[in-house]
Amino acid sequence: MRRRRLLGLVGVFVTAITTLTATNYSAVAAPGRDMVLWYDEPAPDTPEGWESRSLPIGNGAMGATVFGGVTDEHLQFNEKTLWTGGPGVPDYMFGNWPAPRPGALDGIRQRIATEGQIPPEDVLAALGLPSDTPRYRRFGAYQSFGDVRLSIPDPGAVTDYRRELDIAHGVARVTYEAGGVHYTREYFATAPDGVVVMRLSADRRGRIDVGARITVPANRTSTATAHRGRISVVGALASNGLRYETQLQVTSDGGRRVDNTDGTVGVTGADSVTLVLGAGTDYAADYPTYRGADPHERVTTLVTSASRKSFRHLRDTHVSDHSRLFDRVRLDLGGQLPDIPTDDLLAGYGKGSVTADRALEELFFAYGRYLLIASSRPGSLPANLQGVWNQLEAPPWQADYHLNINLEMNYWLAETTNLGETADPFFAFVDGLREPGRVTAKQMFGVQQGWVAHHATNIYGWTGAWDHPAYFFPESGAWLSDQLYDHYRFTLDKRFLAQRAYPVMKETAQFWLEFLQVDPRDGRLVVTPSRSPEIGPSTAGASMSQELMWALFTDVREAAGVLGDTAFAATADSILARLDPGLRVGSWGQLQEWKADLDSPTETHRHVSHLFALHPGRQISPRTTPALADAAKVSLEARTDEGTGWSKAWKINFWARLLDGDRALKLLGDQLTTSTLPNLWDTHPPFQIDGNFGATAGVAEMLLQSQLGTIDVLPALPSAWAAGRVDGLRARGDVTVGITWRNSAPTEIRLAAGHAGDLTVRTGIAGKVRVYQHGKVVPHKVSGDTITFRAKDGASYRVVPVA
Ligand code: FUC
Repeated sequence: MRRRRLLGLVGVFVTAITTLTATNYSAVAAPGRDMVLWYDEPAPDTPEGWESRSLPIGNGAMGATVFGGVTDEHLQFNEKTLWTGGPGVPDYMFGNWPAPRPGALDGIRQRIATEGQIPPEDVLAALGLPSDTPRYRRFGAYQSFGDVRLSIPDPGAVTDYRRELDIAHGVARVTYEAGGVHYTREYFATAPDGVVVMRLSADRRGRIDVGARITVPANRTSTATAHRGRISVVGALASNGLRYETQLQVTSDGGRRVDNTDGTVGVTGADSVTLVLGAGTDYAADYPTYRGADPHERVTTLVTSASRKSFRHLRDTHVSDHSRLFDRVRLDLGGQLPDIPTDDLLAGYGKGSVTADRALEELFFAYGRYLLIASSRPGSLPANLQGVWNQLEAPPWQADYHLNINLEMNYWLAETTNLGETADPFFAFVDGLREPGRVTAKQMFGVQQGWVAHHATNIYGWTGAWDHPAYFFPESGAWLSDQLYDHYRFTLDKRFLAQRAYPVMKETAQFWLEFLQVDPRDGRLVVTPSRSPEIGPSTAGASMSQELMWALFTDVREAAGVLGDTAFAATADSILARLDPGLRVGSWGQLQEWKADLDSPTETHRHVSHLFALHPGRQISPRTTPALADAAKVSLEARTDEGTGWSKAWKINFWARLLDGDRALKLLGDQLTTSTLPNLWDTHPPFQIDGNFGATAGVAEMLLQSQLGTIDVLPALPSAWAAGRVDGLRARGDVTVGITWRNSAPTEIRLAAGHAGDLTVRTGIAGKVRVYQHGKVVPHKVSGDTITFRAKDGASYRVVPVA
């Protein structure tokens, strides 16, 4: 391993010299090219090694991380539903109060009306729920399911060790040579078969010896057994009695397999060994019990049926399922991956090799998509703060669902990077918050119709607010609803709108119909109490609250129009006419964060929530509201380019929406150099996956925007990305977009229309263009810097400059 590492470093040096002079560039993308993270050593088997160096695989419901030790292989694994807290904890109340608090909300509102602003602590003292002792006893936390440990006899001196994650195929591998034998291990988590699969093999017969066991954390009962190569560990969490089961089937090709009484299985002298891992609990996403069938039958069926299939069959099915999603988008910025480990590639970013930098940017963009495919598939829960991965009993922020940026950010890339179906668990989860959220809306606010959730939630319908000042965020439902509606805007799927999105949106709007108050200062409708997430005082009409209301009622008005709910469209209209839209330019030229001009030019807080209107909102744009866009820029400059991982990722999106590609790329570079771990996981710190997802979304925003209804091509192209090609991005209006560009301008725009209708495109092409369908010219109209033409359902078009 040492030898390889030294060679790797020499490699960096040589590549740096050669690439400095390599200015030639070919914009033709090779499929799946260079989509591999690799390392020349195992991840240290420590919590720090897990976080920064283990390699993640996942099938949405299950996740695992590969350490790759030669004699001690370790797969830490998870299944999304294994959570402490919730029903089963005797005094669990979904975050609601144990007893009514008459007048609590009115008292707070009156104080805000007379004092203008009050400490957020006072709001939460009146409306929040006292914290648990021990912490999060009732709320609970996402749990590590356990660890698969493989003991392998020491093969002697090892050379050519390589541990890799092939993100194009969704397969991790460990390979090495020892004693003249070449060893290969492969690992993947397959969605079609619902299990994690591992195989150990060698290029000589009879060389695989392995002892397999599963260990689980101490916060649960557990019984481990081994029978006919099947290890089972069964028990229940001490916290809430949630039943869990995991099974590992060990199958050997040749050799001898032994079941041990301590619940382990040993194999000696095999040609290869395949291990199939399944896991589940008796959780069900059903309020109020959140319990379903015992997991035994389901886990047994999954592991048994997968074990009956050949390894090759399992792998081929998985690879085609994974590639079907992954291959939809390709980005080529002219990167060339030097033959160095990914940790060295990351460490060398920005230090000389332009083509290596471009290759890392391409890889990091694709990695966000890989992580979403691995951590969010239909039929399970949405990606949490760590996706589907977690090694601890007490993970950071419970590895929960934070609703004041983090869960939303997890899904920003889903539509734009053509992974719409991965958002299905997110939509189902939001839908599932309505039932508990109705109870909370009544109790806390006396609202009779509608639902509410606050700043964080768990998998057990927690919709109340803790008594911590950050936790009052009843606007979360409006933000979540906006993303449901955006799925409709991208797909034009009316069934989805009618059945999934609109019921959530409408019920959210109903809550706000009752909650909004007339501001005595100017007679406009405002949210009160209202706070900019995690910063400043509690007031009436903080900018983000109002922007979210504008988004909600604008979305509802549009959706009601599409679905023919004319009465509610009129209601939304009348609210919008009276609503304070939350957009003001303050004394130092900034976009105000509050209705009163309270902003400090030296405030550098990581949340920049008042810019919601710019991104992901559509209320501010340099194209439509240049003065407000300038003010947003002033605010953003004041906040600086610093921040946690997700904060930098959001700033990539902001600068992209401000049409400043160079600044967006600068932020992406900052994120890579200061907020990215060697395994390319985003770090807050600690590891938090939103930054990965947000950065990928940001790159998509740099290349294509459509929030204003126009397909805006290369709106924020950095000068360093002067030539390139992207395929498969999605624009609102059910359009799939490909772009080839050179000298910072498109040479071809490819548009595949899913629906018939007019397409308006800001091509970014100077001079005249021609639109073709199958080689035939399609007429178009020019208006300023956009063109419009009529697209047919299912037809593909090319827009090119007229030579
Ligand atoms: C929000 C953020 C923190 C962190 C946490 C999980 O509260 O302010 O930075 O991301 O969520």
